[in-house]
Parts: sequence; structure tokens; C-alpha cells
Amino acid sequence: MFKKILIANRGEIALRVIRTCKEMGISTVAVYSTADADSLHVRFADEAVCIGPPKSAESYLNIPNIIAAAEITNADAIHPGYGFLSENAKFSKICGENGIKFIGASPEMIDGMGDKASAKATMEKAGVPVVPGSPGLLKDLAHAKKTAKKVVYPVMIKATAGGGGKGMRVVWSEDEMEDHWNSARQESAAAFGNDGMYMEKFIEEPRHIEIQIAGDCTGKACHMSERDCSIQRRHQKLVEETPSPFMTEELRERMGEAAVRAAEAVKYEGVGTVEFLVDKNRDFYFMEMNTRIQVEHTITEEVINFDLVKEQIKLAAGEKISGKNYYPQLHSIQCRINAEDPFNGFRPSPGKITTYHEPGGHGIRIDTHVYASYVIPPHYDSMISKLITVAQTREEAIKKMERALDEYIIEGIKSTIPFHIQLLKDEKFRAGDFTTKFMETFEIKEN
Ligand code: MV4
Repeated sequence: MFKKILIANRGEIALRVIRTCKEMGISTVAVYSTADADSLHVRFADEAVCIGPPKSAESYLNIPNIIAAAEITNADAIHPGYGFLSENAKFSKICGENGIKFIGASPEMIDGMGDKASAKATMEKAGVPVVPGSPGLLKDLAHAKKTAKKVVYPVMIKATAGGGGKGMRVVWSEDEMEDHWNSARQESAAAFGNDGMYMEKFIEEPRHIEIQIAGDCTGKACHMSERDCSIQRRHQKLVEETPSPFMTEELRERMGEAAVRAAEAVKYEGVGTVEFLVDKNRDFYFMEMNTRIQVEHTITEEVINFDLVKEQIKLAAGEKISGKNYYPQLHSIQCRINAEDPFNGFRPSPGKITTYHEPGGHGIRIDTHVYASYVIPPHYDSMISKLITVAQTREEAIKKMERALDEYIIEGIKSTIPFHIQLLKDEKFRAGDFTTKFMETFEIKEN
């Protein structure tokens, strides 16, 4: 087992990893930018190294400085958390070259899954359902038009280097193709330095349901139940829950098995997520594979009573999975509390938290790095805490969340708490009747 892990991240996830390391008897090294000197991850780690100025590019994305910090502290592994360098093939490779275990995917895995068209081809070959579309990349506009006729409109053109909705367009008819083709390619070239595009049938009003998986060094994988992440706004998840209200035992088994096929096909090592689109007929299609611990891993931990970060560290150290699959025993919901003004288009609201009081009691979990008098820096993402409830049923988890949101006091900045309070009152949400389009029509009422 590792003796010392450097956590190449900040905020709640840095703290989350430090906590598990402490429980495992592993020493921890925090790295921080000058904007985060007062952050809790710096306080709670055994050692801390400043790696640069506030800007991410010069600190949390600064590979030479992070490797230097690992070397001077003698860390034998690096946990990258999510975001930042967590899915950076170059970083994974450099860690390996310096004799530091990267607690995440190999450079080959990251590159293979990062190219969406080739990941899709790999999955199709492994027998994982994929959205019908172009067999590979589209050569030019004429090829796109010809392919769309076969796929049948509406279609989607997607950047092979894409993710998070960038370089992606819905095309409803041939006369729209040229404009979308040009703009999507331009956007992809600018964002990713790669303008390769592929095509899929457009799935209208899908649900986003992902399967947590784990794989070990023998090539064996297991599934660990699903998360419904359909409540999103501009590709930012707002609420996640498990089980999905749309799930059936039969669908869970089919999706779980497909996710295991996906993981085993690429000999996936570590914890990961296979994302699917699920249509109204409960047909599901592979979308992406995430090779990191995700923000919403918490709800899975609650319903299967299992520490996923501990598992991640154990698998990186060469331990094997138990071989069984994990099924949800409870219901868990997570509300992301962001420093944003929900009444003004979710505009970021950094600054000082003057008053802070957390809810508590049975079935409540809060993962956060903030405290009273903490100043939220403007340089990073706006998530300040994750409020998680767990209960026997969905109804109880919702009621508990309403009670917790009412108790939660954050003053000095705007937060998304009032949004969550309104969302939980929504009839469609309460009925579990929502898709990825839900937020497009949800109206936030001025309090
Ligand atoms: C789709 C789709 C409909 N049909 N693909 C959005 C992000 C990227 N990972 C894939 N995305 C989508 N791909 C086909 N063929 C709809 C989306 C989509 C979406 C997916 C998951 C969660 C939220 C979404 C919001 C808008 C569009």
C-alpha cells in the first residue's frame, strides 16, 4: 500500500481524499495555489506545498510544479480528484515516468476514451449498445449530408474530441446541415485543436443515467448501481440521485452488464463511470466513459455503503475486486450547492461567507471545504458544497432534503439553495418524471 499520497486538487474533493487516506493510515500532501492558503485541505493534510498563483493554469494544472511537490515530499502516488489533471493523459504518463503511481487511468486509456468516435467503435465491438450513426469520422459536408439521409433526421453531429456539449449540434433537416457543420467544426478546432466530427441519430428527451463500475489488474470488472443525472443546466449537473426513478430491476441488470462489458473490453483498472442515454422506451446507448472519481460518487457510496475513494486507492495499489456486483439498498439524493445566483441566470457569486450553518441529523451528509468567514475565490468552479441525503425511500430522501435545505444557512454570498427548494416542490420532479430537457422549461420564481 502507498505510504504517502499527494492530492493534486482543491476544495471538497481534496478534503474527501485526505479523509480516506487518514482512515487508511496513508500520509497526505496537499498542494495549493496562493488563493487557497486558508483552505481546509491545506489545514487537514499532513504536509502542504504551494504550487503557484491563483490561476489554474499556473497552479492546479502546472504539471512540473506538482511533480516537484511530489518529489520533495517523497509521495509515492498522486490522487488527481476530478477536473484539473484527472483525465490528462500527459500527466498520467509523466507520473509513471517519475515512479509516482497515478491514481487514475493509464495514458492509453485516457486517450482511447477521450476520442469519442474511437471509444464508441470500441464499445460497439464489445457488444455495448451505441446510438446508430456514422461508422467513424465524417470526411466532409457532402459525407455528412449523405450519412444523415441514412441515419434519418433529426441527427446530431458531435466533435470526436468533445465532451460537455462543446462542438455538438442537433440538425433537423438537410438545409440546416451546412451552417451547423461549419460552426461545430470551428468550435471543436478552437476548443480542442481537433475538428473531427461524427454523427448520431438524435435521441429526443433522453435521461442521463450512468453506471458506477470498478475494474482490477486482472481485467475483471463489476457494476455498482446507477446514478440519474438528468437534472442539468448547460451540461452542469445540479441534482443527482440513485436509484434512478426510471430504473427497473431488469433495466439495471442489462445496463450493469453492458457497463461491465465496456470496462472489461478495455481492461479498465480503477473506479470509473459508464454514461448512457436512456430513451423513453428504456433503450439505452453508450455515451462516454469517465476515468475519474466523479462529483456525484457520494450518492453511490450512501446506497451501497462503500467508500469508493478507498476502493480507488486499493485498486491502484494492485488489490482485486470482490467479484460481486453492488445493488442499491437505500435511496440517496445530492444537491450541488453552488456560489451562484439562481435568480440571475446562475451568475457566479464569489466572495466571503459571513454566516455558515450546516444542517445535520440522521441521513444527512455534507461534503464541503467551506466554513464561516471563508472567502470563495473567483478563479475556480462555483461548487461550494454537496448536500446529500439518504433514506429508505425516494419520498423520505426528498423530505429529508427539504428539511436540510431549510436548515442550511449561507450568508454573504448567493447560493443555489433557493433553487433546490423550488425544484423539490415541482410536481414532475416529485413524480420522478424528468429528462435532460427538464431545466429548459423549469421556471425559477423570484422569492
Ligand atoms: C446526445 C443527445 C441526444 N442524442 N446524443 C450531451 C453531452 C454529451 N456528453 C452528449 N450529450 C448528448 N448527446 C444523441 N445522439 C443529447 C445529449 C444531451 C445531454 C446528454 C446528457 C445530459 C444532458 C444533456 C443535455 C443536452 C444534450
